[in-house]
Amino acid sequence: MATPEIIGSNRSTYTRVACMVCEEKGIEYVLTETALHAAEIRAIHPFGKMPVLRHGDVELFESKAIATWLDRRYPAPFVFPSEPRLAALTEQWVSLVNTVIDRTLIRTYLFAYIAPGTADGKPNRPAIDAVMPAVREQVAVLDKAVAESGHLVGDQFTFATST
Ligand SMILES: N[C@@H](CCC(=O)N[C@@H](CS)C(=O)NCC(=O)O)C(=O)O
Repeated sequence: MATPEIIGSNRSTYTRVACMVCEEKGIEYVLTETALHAAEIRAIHPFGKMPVLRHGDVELFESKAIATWLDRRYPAPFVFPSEPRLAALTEQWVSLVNTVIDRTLIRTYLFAYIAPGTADGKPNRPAIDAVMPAVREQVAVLDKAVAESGHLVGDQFTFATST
């Protein structure tokens, strides 16, 4: 069987979730490190976002689509539950992270430190201060959700945990 090639970067959260699926399932894979918007990425993702996947004759973009392919293509353990309630809960948390929490915690809070856009290169304090209420609120939501079992969905590792 061809070896999956994940094209992206170890520094990219969305690349790492695709790698985590491979790690959890024991899939042998290759991570090809690229810069943001590299030609290898643009060749597959229409907007140049990482990660993308090459696997034999399959090419995919979007981390959840990549994870779904890998989960179905390879045997257990499965990171997308098949039981209806657990499957829906996995979708629920993945969707919330993709639409809300990633924007707050990564694109705004983290980037205010690692790519602050300030004249002196120091953290963007106004941006950090402005986002802190949302950071606290959203981290509290995640904390509450994992309090009982340590997982977002049931008592098992799922793709929701890796996002
Ligand atoms: N919805 C995409 C998001 C991917 C994404 O935003 N990746 C970031 C790196 S973590 C990126 O490529 N950013 C460059 C950009 O947005 O132009 C996915 O799930 O794969």
